[in-house]
Parts: sequence; C-alpha cells; structure tokens
Amino acid sequence: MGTRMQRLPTFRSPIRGVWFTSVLASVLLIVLPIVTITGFISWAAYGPQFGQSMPGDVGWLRIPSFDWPTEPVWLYRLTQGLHVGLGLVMVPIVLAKLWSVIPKLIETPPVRSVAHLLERISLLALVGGILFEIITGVLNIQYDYIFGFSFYTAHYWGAWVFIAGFVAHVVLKFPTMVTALRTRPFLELMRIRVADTVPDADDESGLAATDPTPATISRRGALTLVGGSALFVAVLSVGQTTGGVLRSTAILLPRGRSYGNGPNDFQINRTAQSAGVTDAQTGDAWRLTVLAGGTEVMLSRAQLEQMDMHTVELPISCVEGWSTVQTWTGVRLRDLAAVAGIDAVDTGEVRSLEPVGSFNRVTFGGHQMMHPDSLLALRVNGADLSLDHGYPARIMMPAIPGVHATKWIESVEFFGENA
Ligand SMILES: Nc1nc2c(c(=O)[nH]1)N[C@H]1C(S)=C(S)[C@@H](COP(=O)(O)O)O[C@H]1N2
Ligand SMILES: [Mo]
Repeated sequence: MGTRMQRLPTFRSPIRGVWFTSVLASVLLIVLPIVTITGFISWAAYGPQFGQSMPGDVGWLRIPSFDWPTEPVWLYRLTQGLHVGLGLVMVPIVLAKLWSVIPKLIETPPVRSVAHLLERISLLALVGGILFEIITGVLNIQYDYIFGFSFYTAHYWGAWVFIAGFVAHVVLKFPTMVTALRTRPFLELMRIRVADTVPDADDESGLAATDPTPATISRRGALTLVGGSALFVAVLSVGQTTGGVLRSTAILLPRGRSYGNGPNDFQINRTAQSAGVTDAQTGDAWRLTVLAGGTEVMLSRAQLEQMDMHTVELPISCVEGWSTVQTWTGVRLRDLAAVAGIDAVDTGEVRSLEPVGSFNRVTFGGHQMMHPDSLLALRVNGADLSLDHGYPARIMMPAIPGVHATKWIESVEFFGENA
C-alpha cells in the first residue's frame, strides 16, 4: 500500500470504474471508425488520381484510389454528413471517456517498463490525435482558414497519428472492455440509485476511486447526461442539412452564413465579390469555351439556352458539413461533349472565372462528365442562377463534394480518344 498513489479529490467519484469507462468505450469503438473512414472517403472523393485531393502528396500512406461513384446522388452528402455530424456529436462522449480515465493518464511513475513506455506513447497518440482532430475540425467548420498551416494537411496527418494510437489501444484494451461489460450486467448497474452508488468492489482497473466521496449522480444519470449532450449537439447541427426553420438553430457550423433571395435562397459558400469575379466578366460578353482536342467552341448564354435543357434535383454537400438539395436546370455536359465532337470521354476539366483558389479548376472522371444528370447549370428552382450562386453557369453533378460544384464557369474541356 505504501507506494499507492494518492488520488486527487476530483478523482473520487464512485461512478468511476472499468464498467463506466467500457460503456463509453463501446460507443466510441463504433463511432470513431465511422468518423475516420468517412474522412478518408472524403479525401478519395476529391480525386487523388487527378492530383486534387488535399494533401496531395501523402507518400505510402495513400489509400487506394478509385472512381468516385455518381450513384446514389446523396453519397457524399451522407459520408460527409456522417463525418462532420458524428464528429461533433461524439465530442461529449470523448470528453466523458477522457474524464473517466484521467487517473490513468496522469499516473505515477509515468513509465515503469518498456512495455509500459510503448503503451504510454500509444496513449499520447490516441489522446493527442483525437483532440487535435476535434480542434482542427471544429475550427475549420467555424472559421475561414484561420490556420497558419494547411487544415487539410494537418487533419490528414493527425488522423494517422490518431489511428496508430487507436489501433494500439483497442488491441490492448478490447479484452478488458468485453470482460467488464460481460461480467457486470448493464441493466443492473443502470438501476442503482444515487444513494446506493459505490465503486464496484472487484474493480482492479485502477480507474475506480479508492477513496470515494458520496455519490452526487448515479451511473445512469451520468450516462444520460453524456447521451443528452450528444443529442443536444445533434439537434444544434441538423439544421445544416434540413434547412427551413431549423437553419437558424444550426449554430455549430456557422461558416459562411450568407444566403440568396427567392429561388436562390440557400447558403452561399463564397460570394462573387470575395471570389474576385466581376460583373464585366459575367455580363453579355461572357462566353463558355468548350474544348476537345483541337476543337474550340465558344457559346454565349443565349446559345446555351437554345440547347436541350434538363432539370434535376441534386444536393450541394459541402465538406464543412452543410448540405442543401435544390432543383437545377441546364445543359448536359455530355451534350457539350457532342458539340465539341467527342463521345468517348476519359476525363474532363472545368475552369472558373475565379482567378485564384484551390478549386478554380477541377478534373472529373469520364463517368462523371458523361452522366445524364451532370449539368452545366444555368438556373436553379426555375430562376436564373444568382451571381453569388455561380451565374452565368455552374457545375452540378451527382454525388460530388460541394467544393467541386464549380461556380462562374469559363471553360469545359474534354479529354478522350477522339479528342
Ligand atoms: N469558383 C468557385 N466555385 C465554388 C466555390 C468557390 O469558392 N469558387 N466554392 C465551392 C464550395 S466549397 C461549395 S460548398 C459550393 C457552394 O455553392 P453555393 O455557394 O452556390 O451554395 O460551391 C463550390 N463552388
Ligand atoms: Mo464547400
């Protein structure tokens, strides 16, 4: 007993223990892989094979690239909604889990053996990694690029640090978690009232308070509090996807709170003015340049309006977590390919009038360019696009990340065999 660490008063809650930690761990064991995998999916959706994922050069930590599908149209809306949404919802659970293991995190002596040192390093990667990912992720959806470094690069490498810590931790602790949940019946522990709440007698995890104070909350109360906080975060975020009256309640993802009017009343990511796109460029003098091989065709907006019009409902699914479904009308990109005299398209590149920025040009796969719902959109909800939503023309394609729905299109180029 002599070397037994004396616990600080804050670590004397009787609900602490391997069961409480394991319940939280079992939730995170499901949520964290979903958040992680959907994050990498987002990286893949940007098109690493076209050199436009961020970060671009990731060495051997590159996940296999594949053609990002066009179906279902809500695919990116789902994966990125899960990434940002669950990423926010898990925050109270992560904090509760950290609270429950604090005695372990600051245990003394900090290192007892080589095995223990490795475990400590994995914990550092795990805790440091997840906090870093949460902080950078939340800052990115809250503010415009406030980092002194690339958010994408930091968030990508931070994810790998987290994964290393997470995998090591799961390997080391999974049996403990399973045993804790198996040997202690969930409902029985949930039924214990505040007055009867004491640490489990047989808790050898080092997590339980050795010198507990009288309980001020039951295990059920604490888990309800954590679950309620997670639910509260979910309620505060859902307006980013539903729109309508809930829009003003979505206070956790407030980046770019600017909206258009009438049929154009939905979130504007970046206004024409801030993108440096002028009235002169988008006025009567505007021409769309369609390129394929040696062919170059210039089309005015009036000429585009003479072509076959198609109307389709498609979402804008922003990487920052908001999304909105609108009804778009315009010319099919495949019809533009035909105008330029090409029918077998390998890839295509669209370019914006916007002079700078990481996505003033985007490359798409042939399957995306030639999809019947892939449009050079001229109108939204029956009205002309507003300048801020991309007038005179923007890209709308099924299942793409919102960032690729390029506004103020200047040219569309097709690459393929007969081009
Ligand atoms: N030229 C250009 N196109 C752009 C952007 C931009 O900044 N410049 N932002 C993109 C991003 S990140 C999103 S989410 C959508 C948002 O479209 P909206 O502003 O019409 O809602 O446009 C995309 N197209
Ligand atoms: Mo976006």
